[in-house]
Amino acid sequence: MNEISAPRPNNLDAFWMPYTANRAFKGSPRMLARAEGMSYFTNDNREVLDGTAGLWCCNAGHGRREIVEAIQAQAAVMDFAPTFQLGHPIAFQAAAKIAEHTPAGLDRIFFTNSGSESADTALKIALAYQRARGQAQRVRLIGRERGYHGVGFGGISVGGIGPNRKQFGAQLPYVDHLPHTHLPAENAFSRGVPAHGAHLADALDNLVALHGDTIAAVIVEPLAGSTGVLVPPAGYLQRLRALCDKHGILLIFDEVITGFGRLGTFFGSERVGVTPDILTMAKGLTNAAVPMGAVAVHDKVYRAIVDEAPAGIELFHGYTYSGHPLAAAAAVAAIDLHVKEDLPGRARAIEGYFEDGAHSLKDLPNVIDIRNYGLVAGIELQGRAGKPTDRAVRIFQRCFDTGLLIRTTGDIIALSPPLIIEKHHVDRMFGTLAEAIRAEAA
Ligand code: PXG
Repeated sequence: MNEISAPRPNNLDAFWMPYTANRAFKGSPRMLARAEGMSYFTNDNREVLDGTAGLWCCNAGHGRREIVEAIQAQAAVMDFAPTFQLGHPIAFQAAAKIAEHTPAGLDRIFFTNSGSESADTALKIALAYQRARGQAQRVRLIGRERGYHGVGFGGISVGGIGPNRKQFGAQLPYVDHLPHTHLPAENAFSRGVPAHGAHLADALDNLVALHGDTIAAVIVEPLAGSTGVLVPPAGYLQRLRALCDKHGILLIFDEVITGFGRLGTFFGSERVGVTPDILTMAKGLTNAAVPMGAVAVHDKVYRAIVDEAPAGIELFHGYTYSGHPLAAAAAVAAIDLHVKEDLPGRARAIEGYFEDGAHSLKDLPNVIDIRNYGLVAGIELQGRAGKPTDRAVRIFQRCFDTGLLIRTTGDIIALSPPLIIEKHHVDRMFGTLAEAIRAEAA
């Protein structure tokens, strides 16, 4: 047996960790052993309050018995069954349950296994739709600077985060980007939706002037999460919706983060008051207990593709695990929990307290902006001169050592706790974070 596969407990070599500084991590690992409710526990049984719902995904909190039991029961009944030319009940049940909560009209559900696959699926469906309705020249896809749509080739192409693209050379052709909506001079320290920036949507008019009728779809996150929490300016998404309609372009909302109660409504579309044509989801769909993503598609899009197709397969797309029984069982149980416990309502109820907690950090050293919406907060720090990310990375480590999990991206801290959070957790979260920010003041 070679060294790398030897079953010794401290062998960290084989796992090439995603989005991780592998060399630094393996020199000084942070290991989580179990999770319950609002907390993780390390392998030496230290509690770490989960300020990030895992990776924006365990919205109902950890270890929810209803979800665990649903997965166990389904595993015992049927582990796997194909959904290519065959069906099984729980996948149909999960789709119908999702459709009960998607915006009106978006009631056709295509299953994937992740947010990345959802983004690429949504882009492919948009292209197929334009072709089906006789607009085959519409091959162009528009994303937005600072957008994140996962790591597939479609997702990184329409995505707008430089480091996610620069290692990989060629990407999809026929892609362009809207400007991002970060306007710190006008909007710094806004509570909730910032007042300025609706006009940035008008850049779509410029792209149409450049590209004519070759644009198939625009994809944006209603609230940009990964890039460091950019809340949509008042009126911006409405304007984007109107311009898409004017120009015959589909609007895709990537709700991988904003779905499942994060903004205080089942989907973020409801909170922002704008309905897209296609909506992607993942993460909170199963409370992250089993990987699953989905794309909710407007009936008009589904019909154009399906009804217009010759007899046979209508869409040449799908994954072995689309509608996987264990994931579908987890999704049904997770959605039932959202309804039974009104998790979106809970998020909404504590949003004000959470917002006050976030903005209580305003006068701490190096804090240059605080942004929040729903149960999401971004705290932007002045980076250390010549050492970008260093301050945030050290604050992350300090928080972890003192019992709080946060996310950082660049020098921005992002918080997105489980929706079951209570006031005392909020106090603990911002108290621990404040200490860490102070400790890294120099
Ligand atoms: N779209 C959006 C809007 C996302 O936030 C994806 C797609 C991709 O999902 P998958 O399941 O393929 O990872 C995401 C994922 C962070 C962070 O720290 C955010 C994500 C993933 C990991 C870390 O902000 N978002």
